[in-house]
Amino acid sequence: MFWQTTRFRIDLAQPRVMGIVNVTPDSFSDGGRYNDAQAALAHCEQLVSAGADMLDIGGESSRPGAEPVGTEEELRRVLPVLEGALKLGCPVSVDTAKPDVMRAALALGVDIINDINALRSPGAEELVARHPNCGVCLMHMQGEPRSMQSDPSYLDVVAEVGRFLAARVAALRRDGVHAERIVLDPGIGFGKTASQNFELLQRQEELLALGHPLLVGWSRKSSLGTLTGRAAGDRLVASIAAALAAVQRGASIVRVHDVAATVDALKVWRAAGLPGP
Ligand code: HH2
Repeated sequence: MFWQTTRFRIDLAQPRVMGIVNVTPDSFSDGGRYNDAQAALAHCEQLVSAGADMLDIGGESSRPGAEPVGTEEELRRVLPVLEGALKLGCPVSVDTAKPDVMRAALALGVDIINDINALRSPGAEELVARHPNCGVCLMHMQGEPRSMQSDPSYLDVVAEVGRFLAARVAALRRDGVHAERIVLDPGIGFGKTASQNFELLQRQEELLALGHPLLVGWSRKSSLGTLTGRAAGDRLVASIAAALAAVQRGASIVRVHDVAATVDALKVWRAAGLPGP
């Protein structure tokens, strides 16, 4: 399978690593570390040299309870970083739910729109559909970041996530978006308990049946803390294990903070000849 993006048609025959760059003061595990453009860009360069296949740059934390950021402020945070990252020779994704930020990022030439809101904000879907070939990641979320963890509830989490993603794909396809541009994400930690997140991992093949590559973001997430009793800064081993388990169950792209360690782990996984995406 391939992921068609603005400048690159990404071959997903082997699992790919998406490096996270949070240009925020308040992200749950690295808030404030790459908060100015220079530090964020240096981090981009470091992730690429560590083996990241693509970069995901975001200017608004979506951690549970996070306060929304205004459009102007989000643009101020991400645009200079996107501009620099676009010169690094790898696909660049913008992590945003705001159509105005998407529009500005696409005007710069960004490759992928990664939207935790699955292009449901007014105007977002049309904007992406009008673009000839940017890639898009559609993620499932129940509720909104401010309140999503207060009482997540499902009859069958995997079936409901699958139905939601299928409906979002159908809407984009009706708008004329080519299937190869669309990647899906179950949205680990977005309105889900730890056991619901692990059920999504156990039954990941049901989401693969939707016929699109899967991107998953387990890196440092609180479900790993629930399982291991470890704080966000101490979840590297658990994050690697989750990434490998997700790849083993067919995920094509893992969204991670710790690129070098994940790349090493995937090298071993590949050398073992295990089946993947
Ligand atoms: N998780 C986060 C943010 N964006 N996008 C996708 N597609 N999938 C995810 O699982 C996902 C995402 C949250 O992680 P992080 O960016 O590290 O934290 P914060 O939102 O606090 O900046």
